[in-house]
Amino acid sequence: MAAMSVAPAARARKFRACLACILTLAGVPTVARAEDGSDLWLRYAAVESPVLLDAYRRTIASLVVQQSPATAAIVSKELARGLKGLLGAEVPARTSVTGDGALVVGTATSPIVAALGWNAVLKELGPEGFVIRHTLIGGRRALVIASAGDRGALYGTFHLLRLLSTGASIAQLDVRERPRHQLRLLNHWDNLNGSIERGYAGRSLWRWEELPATIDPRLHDYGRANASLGLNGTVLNNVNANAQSLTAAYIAKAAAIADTLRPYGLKVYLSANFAAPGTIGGLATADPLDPAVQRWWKDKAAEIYKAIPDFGGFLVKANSEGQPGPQDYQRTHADGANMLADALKPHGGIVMWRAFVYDASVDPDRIKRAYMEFVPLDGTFRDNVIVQTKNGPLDFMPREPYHAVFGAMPKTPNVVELQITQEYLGHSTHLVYLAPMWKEFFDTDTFARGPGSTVAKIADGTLQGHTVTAIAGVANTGNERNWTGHHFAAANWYVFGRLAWNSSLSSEAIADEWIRQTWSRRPETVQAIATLMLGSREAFVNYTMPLGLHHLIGGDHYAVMPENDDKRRLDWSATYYHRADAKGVGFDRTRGGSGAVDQYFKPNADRWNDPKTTPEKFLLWFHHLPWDYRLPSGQTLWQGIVAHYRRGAEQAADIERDWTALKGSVDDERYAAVAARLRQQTIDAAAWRDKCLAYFAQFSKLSY
Ligand code: BDP
Repeated sequence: MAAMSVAPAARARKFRACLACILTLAGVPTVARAEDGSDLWLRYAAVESPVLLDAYRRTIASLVVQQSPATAAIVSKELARGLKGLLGAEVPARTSVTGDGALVVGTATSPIVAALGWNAVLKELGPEGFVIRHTLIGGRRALVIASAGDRGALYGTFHLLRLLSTGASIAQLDVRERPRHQLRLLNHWDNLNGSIERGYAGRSLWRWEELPATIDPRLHDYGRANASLGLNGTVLNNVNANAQSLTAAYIAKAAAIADTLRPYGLKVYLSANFAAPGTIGGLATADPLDPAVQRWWKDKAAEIYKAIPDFGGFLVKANSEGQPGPQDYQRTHADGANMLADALKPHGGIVMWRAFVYDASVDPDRIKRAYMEFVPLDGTFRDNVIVQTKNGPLDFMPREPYHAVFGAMPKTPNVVELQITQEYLGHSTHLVYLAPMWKEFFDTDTFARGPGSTVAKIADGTLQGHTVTAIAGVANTGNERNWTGHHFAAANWYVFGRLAWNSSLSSEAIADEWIRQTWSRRPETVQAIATLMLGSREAFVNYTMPLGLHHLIGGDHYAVMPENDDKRRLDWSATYYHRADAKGVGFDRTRGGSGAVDQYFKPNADRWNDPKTTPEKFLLWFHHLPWDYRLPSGQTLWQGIVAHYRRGAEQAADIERDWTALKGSVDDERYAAVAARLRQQTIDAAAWRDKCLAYFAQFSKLSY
């Protein structure tokens, strides 16, 4: 009777489930279950290889976690979840090592770790660093994750889970890790009304309206994801800051978020609106040298620290794009930053003062302005001020030379600001893996102190001896199920975290580990996905900014619009940048032009002053050249431009085709979501090619 009442569809489901069980038990990988991407890279999919599984199970047969209670709870929960998924069985938790194969997680003060005599190395690696090593405890085999601090033990736990998830051997582990940058932060451009500036994955995760009474459980997953990468701070609100975020009501909301994220090692920061003493404080001025204004900020800082004792500090966008700032009162950026720094200093907070300024009265060339305003201020900032600078001097273009400010302010620590959200890189529609772009930036030699003065060494403080170091990424998260809109956009969140931890990791290595955790461990699948990811940034550059032509976009920064001659501001148009005319195209930034090249150290300045020694990728960034200019390849400039647009459009189509070949190798749900977006990307890339070539041909009068 019972069997007869089962409907055919249900029976088929049951059959498939049984079959999957049998295949899994037999060690045969089954087609992955449908997934919505909400687990990100923390899927903990069952280990397929029987050999590895056996090795993992023998090494991790029991768990002993000895840390302060809040972190211990998170570590234990993550290990339980991760190991259950990976090893297919619960691993029992114990209070001491009772047999071979114990995984011990502890800090320098926990009894087991203290007895190991590892204090010197733990001290050297600091409270966020960790070791993972095999040892004997009471004669029993144990694998130990140890750190001087709770955070380090948490990061070490995620590190081990990553090794297991990627299918690494853990037989000879001797890991010593320590982050290269002290502050590793996400910057959320979230507004208090729930919208996100340049956000393409839904609405704000914070759900301000429900706070502080209701905490969205997703905040815990947000904490886990960031902790898994070693990120340790988050700026909650938009740099175009609403002063309301500093009112008592919003401080209480921020405090609720801070309480939730604290055990995951994340500190909370706020963007501050410089005019707040007037807007919400009732003062007649926000002049940083006015004692009443200084008092107001001191009181405000004290109020915030009462609610959030470990508050990180303020991020400030001042006198930029209409935001208020010290220059409204004829004061300098340093006057403004220092006033806030003094208010935060007694509590241990910092000010991240943004160098994203481009006042048109400073210089006709937009990319020179920030340098001209900030470099003369070097040495005048308090020691708890960090100047936050975007990687490039314009605004998160798909390719820019590094910002000349890096290395030119040796007395001022800097925060490198990268943009994870793809404002100028196809939003959440185009698949663009950003690691190669960020690596190119970190690896550039600035020559600030002679050869070998890479941006990476400036960012990590080693070149100029800075003790405060920081990396910030403008987040691409929102409340969509998969967090970032495009399943592949999550790779950019991942890569940002990994490079913030260690900027010397390679694009290839990070792609490999992300793919194994997120999609599949099958070597052919990993290889195929890695190939399309690794080529995607250059493809995007080819179809949107060949040879350094830049900013050919319209208002939403997505649409192709080389004819854009924005009437509001010249430097928001496209024509200001490409300067196409009958003779040629490109922005002359040589000594005969805007002179921007001389903001760079020699020999970069000299090399980039001459088109013959300028890397082709930056040719039209630094030079206005005739259409018949000869490229090293022998092609004319026009032919080169045409070739890049064509190649870019072809590459986009190739990425789509390569993805199609992966049908069945990854789960259907995510496969289809990615395929739909790639369809659009191919269409858009062709549109970029067609529109730009038709547009520029009007000037070159050449065919294509
Ligand atoms: C630009 C964005 C704008 C931001 C600004 C900034 O278009 O929305 O407010 O940068 O970084 O890229 O302040």
